[in-house]
This record gives sequence, C-alpha cells and structure tokens, in this order.
Amino acid sequence: MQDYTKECKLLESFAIQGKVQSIAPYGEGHINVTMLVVTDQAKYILQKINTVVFKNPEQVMNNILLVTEHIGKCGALSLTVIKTKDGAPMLKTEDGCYRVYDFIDDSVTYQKAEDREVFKNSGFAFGEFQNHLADFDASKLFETIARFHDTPNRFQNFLKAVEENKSGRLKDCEKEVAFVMERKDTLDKIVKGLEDGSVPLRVTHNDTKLNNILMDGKTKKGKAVIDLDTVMPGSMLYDFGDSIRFGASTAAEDEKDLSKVNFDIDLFRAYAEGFVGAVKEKITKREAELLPYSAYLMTIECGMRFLTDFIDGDTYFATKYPEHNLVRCRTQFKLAEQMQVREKEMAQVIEEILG
Ligand code: ADP
Ligand code: GN1
Ligand code: MG
Repeated sequence: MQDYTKECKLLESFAIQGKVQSIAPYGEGHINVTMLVVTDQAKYILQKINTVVFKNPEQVMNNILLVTEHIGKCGALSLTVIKTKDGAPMLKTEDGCYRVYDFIDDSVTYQKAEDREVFKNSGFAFGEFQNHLADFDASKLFETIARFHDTPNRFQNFLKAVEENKSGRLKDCEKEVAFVMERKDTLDKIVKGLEDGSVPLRVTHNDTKLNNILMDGKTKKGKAVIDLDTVMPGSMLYDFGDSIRFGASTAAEDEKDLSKVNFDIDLFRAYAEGFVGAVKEKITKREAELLPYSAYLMTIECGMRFLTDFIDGDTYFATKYPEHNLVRCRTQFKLAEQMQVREKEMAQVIEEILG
C-alpha cells in the first residue's frame, strides 16, 4: 500500500468539499500521476503534473482554464478545475505541481474500442470538441509542448536517440529502427500542408485516444473530452489520426502477442462516421483526402516516439516493465504497416461517408 500522507496534506490547500476518506491510483494515462480522491461529500481527481513533459505547468493551466470556460459556454460538459484556497489553478510544492478536478461521475473510460457504437460516438464528440473551439482565439493559447506533432522533427529526435544509444538498447530493436528508416520519406505531408496553407491550422486536442474521453455508460455517448494538456493550434488530421491509431486496432496498445494486433477497417468506418459527421460543414477537400494518411502518420509517429523513449531509457512515458515501450512500438508499427497497405480502402470509406 502506498502512503498518501503527503497528498492528504496538500489537499488541505485546495477548496474541496468534505473530509478525505481515501486516495488511490486511477486510470491508465502515460504522462501524469492520476489519483482518485474520495471525501465524505464528493469525489475528485488529483493529478501530479509531469513537469519533465510539461516544462511550464502555469501555461498548461492557463490554457485549460480558458478552454474549459469556452467549452462550458457552448453548453458542453468539460473538466472543472478546483482552485486552491488562494485562488490558484494548481499548487506548487517542493515535490512538484498538483491540480484537482471534479471527478466526472457516471462515466466510463475505454482502453479499447470494444463497441462500434461507442467508438463512433467518441468520433462525434471529438469532432464536436473541434467545432466548439472553432471560434476560440488561438493566440491566447501557449504551445505547451513545442512541435508536438511535427513528425519530421520527431524523426530527427529519433535519429539523435539512435546515435547516442544512451541505454545501450539499440541491439534489441534493430528491426524497429530499420522500419522507421525505410519510411523516413513518408512523414512530412501534414507539416508541409500546414506550412504552405493547403491544410488549415485549427485549435485541436492533439491527444485524442479513447481513454481521453469520458463516455456515458448508459447512452454510450461522449460525456466529456478530458486530458486538455495539449490543446494547441494544430491540424484536425492529428485528432482524427490519433483516435484511429488507438481505437481502430483489434488489440490494446501494449499487446505483446502481435498476431492479435490488426487494423480494423470497420472500426475505422465507425469513427469516421462520427468524426466526419460532426465536422462535415468545415472539413476541406484536402483534409478529407488526407484522413487515411493521417491514421498512418499518427500511428508511425507514436511508434517512433515509443521507440525513441525505449532507446533513451524510458524517460518520457510511464512504463510498467523494461520492454514496455518496445512492446508498444511494435503494435504501432504493425498497425502502421497495415494502414499503409489499406490507404485506398480507407479513402473509399471516407468518400462513401462524405457522399
Ligand atoms: P494523462 O495525461 O496521464 O493521460 P489524464 O488526464 O488522461 O492523464 O487522466 C488519466 C485518466 O484518469 C483518464 O484516462 C480518465 O480515465 C481518468 N480521469 C481524468 N480526469 C478525470 C475526471 N475529471 N473525471 C473522471 N475521470 C478522470
Ligand atoms: C500520451 O497522456 P496520455 O497517456 O493520454 C501522450 C500522447 C501519446 C499517448 C500514447 C502529452 O497520452 O501523445 O499519443 O500517450 N501524451 C503526451 O498512448 O505526450
Ligand atoms: Mg490521458
């Protein structure tokens, strides 16, 4: 049993209701440390913000306050930041930065798209999330992680990791390194599109995996989009592609048995129906053309990030065992390879949906 004396003490600084009864680890996020706090009156999420990943947590909280307020005005449910008794959005202690959210009850988070309808509805909710932010003044947002989905830049970071081989693990992942090298010229279509203006810059979520949305267990509809740390200017293609990467797979992101990991075109269709259905008024022809490619790109990018972290010695993503990042990388590369082969089929699906 972990000792939560420190957390219990720091919760005294927040304007929460009731007396703390329990604190326990919660969820499956890879970045922050998330805990469920139960008091005799309410439930909360306490998070220790990962300040290795988010170098400027004040800027992250600034973005979150603005975005949640804006979404609230659109009539949608969003995260509620519980401020400290001094009115600050987070608490800085010697040990790190902490924030508290209201726990959004009666909701389910899925680690896998087990249900076509749930996945379709998550697509609709992420599409709606973009619609809600369409008139948000992007200049108010800080870039919380620089060049987050700049895939060519991610490739440069990967090359650096390979060159340095800090962990000495390069010998364990030669095949995976070769996989990336063979595809190094396939990584720049969206970044180039944003640069030359053929792909519009929008305010996007940038981390749209299925466990970053809370679903209503009864209606199976999206209840609230969460994990707003990376809401920044980006491309709608990032949000579409990242959801497909995680959800249109027949297995978990860290499935060890690769024979169980396959790209599922029916799940792709389900998500596309939801997402494209929500954004159909604004999606451009070029964006629609690039939707299949975005699935491939976000998947190889994420695999490359897991691989980079494996080679660097697991300094970024939370891992449960030494090869965890390599296992995750392998599922992503298997999916990316299949997506590359099936790009035309995906394009057909998009055409059918757009009529
Ligand atoms: P990370 O950045 O580490 O992914 P998240 O903010 O996504 O952290 O939180 C991790 C998990 O905690 C989510 O996948 C979700 O299951 C749960 N969670 C986070 N915030 C809330 C909330 N306000 N209400 C209910 N569950 C939440
Ligand atoms: C991280 O924070 P979380 O677990 O929802 C990561 C995403 C990756 C994802 C892979 C800030 O998401 O970019 O796609 O893991 N978030 C950050 O599962 O790097
Ligand atoms: Mg998350």
